[in-house]
Amino acid sequence: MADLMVLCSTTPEMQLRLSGAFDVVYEHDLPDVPTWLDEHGEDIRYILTDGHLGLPSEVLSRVPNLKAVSSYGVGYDAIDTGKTNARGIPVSHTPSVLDEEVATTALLLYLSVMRGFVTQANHAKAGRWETQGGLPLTRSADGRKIGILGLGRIGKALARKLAPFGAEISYCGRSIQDNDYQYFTSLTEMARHVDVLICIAPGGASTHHIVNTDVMAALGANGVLINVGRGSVVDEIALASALNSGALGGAGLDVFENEPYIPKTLREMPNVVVTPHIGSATIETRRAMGALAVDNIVEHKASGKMHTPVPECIHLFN
Ligand code: A2R
Repeated sequence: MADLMVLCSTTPEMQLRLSGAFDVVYEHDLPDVPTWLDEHGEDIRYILTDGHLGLPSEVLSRVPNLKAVSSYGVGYDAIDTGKTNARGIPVSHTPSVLDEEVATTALLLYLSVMRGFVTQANHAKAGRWETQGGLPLTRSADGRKIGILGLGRIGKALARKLAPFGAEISYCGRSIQDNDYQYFTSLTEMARHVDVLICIAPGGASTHHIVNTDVMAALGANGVLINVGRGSVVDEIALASALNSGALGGAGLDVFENEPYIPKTLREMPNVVVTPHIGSATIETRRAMGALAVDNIVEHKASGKMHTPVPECIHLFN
């Protein structure tokens, strides 16, 4: 009788630990999950998923005795915590252990876009330097005004990594913080003030398309947009249009509205660098995330507690 259903991909290390604590059923071994759950859903006590797959309603509605959900990743906008809270089911995620990695991804995108690094590298690798000469000059990544949308755990790690580049940091969020960075309540005002806007905010209704045409126009023709948070934060159609018209100077994107789909226009523009949602994708960091995701459900089974519950469900432990 399986008591844990795993929806996401897992490493052999995770599988070994899971099989020591649970009777595990993996979604990829089932021909049809809803049909299987109609027969066995009452036995499932735990679900392991990730930030992309979330908790589909056709799963949640078929597991009446679910006790807890562990999500692999920091973003959990694909999980309806209103619904899980209503049933008293806590949800955990894997914050903190990926801060440095995602911040490094943001830094790489920033440097790549400013210095045209991918275009330059492709030019050299294709042998075009020899036949066509060099490409036009790029713009310096040093001493820039950089605005961070979402100065949270990852945003702060990024601000620290940008310090050696002489960046003047400002930030926008719902609340002012106790630090020396300049705070903006208005995202458009911050975009007007900075050279580069870097987004590391969560997805969900409150951030949906907050980076819109007005924000891009405020960044301006030399402005650069970087997004490593959630694709839904940026209006992708408005972004393609702003880049096409020259209203925005360039973009570096690791996240997209309908992953793994990336609009063709964004893939083909020379002033846009795209990566396939690799923010935390290193062996070391994914290992740490996997360990924490497993720790959370193992701990819940042992003690009823979780190491890193999402903020919305903390009251369930009081
Ligand atoms: O709004 P504040 O002051 O609570 O700042 C948070 C900000 N944030 C928002 N900013 C503007 N409008 C909103 N509706 C809004 N909601 C949240 O995003 C905070 O500074 C930041 C999130 O920081 P943390 O909760 O520490 O998240 P972490 O670990 O940095 O990850 C950020 C996101 C994840 O949610 C994934 O979507 C992605 O990066 O990997």
